[in-house]
Amino acid sequence: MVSRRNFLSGAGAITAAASAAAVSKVAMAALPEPVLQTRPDTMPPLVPNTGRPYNPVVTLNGWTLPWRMNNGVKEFHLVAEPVVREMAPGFKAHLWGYNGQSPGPTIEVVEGDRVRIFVTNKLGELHSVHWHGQRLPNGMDGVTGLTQPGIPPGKTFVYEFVARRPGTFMYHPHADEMVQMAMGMYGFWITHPKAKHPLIDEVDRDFCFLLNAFDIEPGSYTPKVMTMLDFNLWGWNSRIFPGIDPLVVGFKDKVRIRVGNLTMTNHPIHLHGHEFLVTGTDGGPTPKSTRWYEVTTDVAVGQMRQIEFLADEEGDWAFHCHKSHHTMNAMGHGVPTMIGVDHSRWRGRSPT
Ligand SMILES: [Cu+2]
Repeated sequence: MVSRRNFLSGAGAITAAASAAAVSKVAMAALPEPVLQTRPDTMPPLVPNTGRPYNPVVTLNGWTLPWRMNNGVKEFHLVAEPVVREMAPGFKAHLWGYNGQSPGPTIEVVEGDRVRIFVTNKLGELHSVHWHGQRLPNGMDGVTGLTQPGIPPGKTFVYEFVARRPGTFMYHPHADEMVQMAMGMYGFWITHPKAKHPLIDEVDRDFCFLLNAFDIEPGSYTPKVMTMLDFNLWGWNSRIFPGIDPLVVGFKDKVRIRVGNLTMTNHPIHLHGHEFLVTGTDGGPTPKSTRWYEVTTDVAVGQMRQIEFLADEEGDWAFHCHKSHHTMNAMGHGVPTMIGVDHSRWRGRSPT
C-alpha cells in the first residue's frame, strides 16, 4: 500500500538533509539507483569497467558496491537499513547494515578519484557515516553533532571528497555509535594506488574482512546492543564458523589480507604454516624498515592490519583469532567449571 508517509520517504522524494556539496533537488532526484545484495556468499571481485583500472579485492562473504561515473566523479549510493543476515546456514540474524547486508559493501576507488557517496537513511533514528582513516574536508568526516547534523530517517546526505592517499580504510556510523555498530553497521574502503607504489606490492590474491562481535541469545535473532564484554558470537564479516568461506589461494601465490576491527576488544589474528609481514595499517602502507615476520598480529579496536605472505606450503591452514573464547560461538559464560568434581556418586543414577 502506498501511503503518504511511504511516498514521502520514497526515492522519488529524497532531498538532501544538508550537504556541503550543495547538490540541488534536481540532481538529487537523479541519484544512482541503490544496488542491493541478498546473498551472504563471497562474490567474485568487481573488475572495474569504468574509471581508472586497478586490481580488485575479494570481500570475504561479501561484495563490492558498483558505482557510476558522472562527469568524472565516481558516484556510490549507500542505504542504511535493517537487514536479515544469514550468519551461518539455518541462523538468520536481524541486523542493521547497508544495501541489504551486514557488513556493508566494500567501496573500491583509485588514489586521486573524486568520490561522491549518497547515504540514504532508512533506519528509524539519526545516522551519519564516518570515513575512518581518510584525509578529507572536515565537513565530510561524518560525525553527528560535530561536523554535520544527523541524517534524519528517510533523508539522504551527500558526501564528496577526493581519495587522497592509497590504503585500506573503514566506514562506520558516527550517530548512536554503540547501538548502530552493535547492530552490524560498518564496511571496508580500499583506495588502490594510481601507479606502481614503492610500498604497495602487486599480489595474486587480495582479501578483506571485518571482525565482529554480537550478543544474540539462543532463540532470538536481534543483538543485545547494551552488551560491552560478554559477547556470544564472534564473526568475520557477520558470518560465524562454520559458515565462513575459506580464503582459497594457489600454491606460491603472493597473498594480501586486510583485517579491520570495529568490535569492543582486540583480536590477535593468527595464521598457521606461514610467516607474514604487516604491510599496512589504517595510516597507510608501512615503511619497509618497520616490517618484521610474525605469525600473529594483534588488531586492536578501531585498527586495520594488512598482512602479506607467500603461500608456499600446501594444505588447509587454520587462520583464526588466538583468543580461545573467540574461536567458539553461541557460547555461554555462566557455566561453572566441573573439572575435578567427583562424578561417581551420580554414576548409574538418572538425573533428578
Ligand atoms: Cu578475537
